[in-house]
Amino acid sequence: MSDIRNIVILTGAGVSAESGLATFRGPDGLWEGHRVEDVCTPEALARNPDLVHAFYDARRAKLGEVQPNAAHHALARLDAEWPGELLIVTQNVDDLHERAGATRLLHMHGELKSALCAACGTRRRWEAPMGDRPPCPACGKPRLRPDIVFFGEMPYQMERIDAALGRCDLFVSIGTSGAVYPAAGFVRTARHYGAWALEMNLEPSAGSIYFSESRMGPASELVPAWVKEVLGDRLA
Ligand code: BV8
Repeated sequence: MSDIRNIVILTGAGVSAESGLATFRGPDGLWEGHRVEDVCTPEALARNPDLVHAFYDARRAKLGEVQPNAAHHALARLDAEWPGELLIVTQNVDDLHERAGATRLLHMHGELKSALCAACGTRRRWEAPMGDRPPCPACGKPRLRPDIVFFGEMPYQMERIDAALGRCDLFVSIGTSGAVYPAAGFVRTARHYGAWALEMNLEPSAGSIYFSESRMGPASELVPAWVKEVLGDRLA
């Protein structure tokens, strides 16, 4: 690991699974009892806003019941101690990475604790439900929506992500099925620019063949061990 300077880490729902948050592609393929197209598209929000708000209100409320796990804490430690560039790009909309202390962090699919006004475009930190159509703090219109990237919408900060992928020597993917793009394509971009690519997941992802190395197992075990390895603290 001595020639590693810049690291990009992609996380998915698997990093929060051991904290008690549901992943997207469980055995029944449903997402907390819903089909993705019924709760995570702009059309769904227009067609059935009550269902979409109820889905996201329930997930936002759940955040108060869960804690970061050892994987989140290990990544926060790496973030604090790594001397080179480091960027955690999370597909997750929970706040567990930041609650563990991560700061060099980017939510490419948005955040449950952020509200976006569909009328005026204002974003605000938000903890309350939206199902009762609260007024936008900026324009007063009852047009708040979850600040979440739905299918068919452009993920956030893609230029920043692409720049980091072009500079990274190590790309690490943790707890994601590699089913959703553009996140699922990041490993190929990183490899194209010469990075080593490590995958840590409970089972092989759809993009396993693109990784230099795959470690299978629970994130709460694999990630702390890997962070110790990359920080070189074999004794700690
Ligand atoms: C876009 C919202 C374009 C937040 C999400 C055909 C081909 C290619 C692409 C497409 C296509 N048709 C449509 C597309 C585009 C589409 C897409 O990729 N569709 C897929 C289904 C084919 N993508 C989009 O629409 C994206 N936008 O392309 O925009 C564009 C261009 C110009 C202008 C405008 C637009 C937007 C995608 C974002 C959608 N929003 N979430 C929320 O509600 O949460 S996606 C959602 O699923 C998550 O955010 C996450 O990104 C994604 C994947 O989930 P994972 O995190 O991987 O979770 P999953 O359950 O799948 O897997 C968990 C893994 O963890 C498993 O492998 C499991 O084994 C492992 N695990 C479990 N427990 C543990 C564990 N690992 C370790 N330890 C454990 N304990």
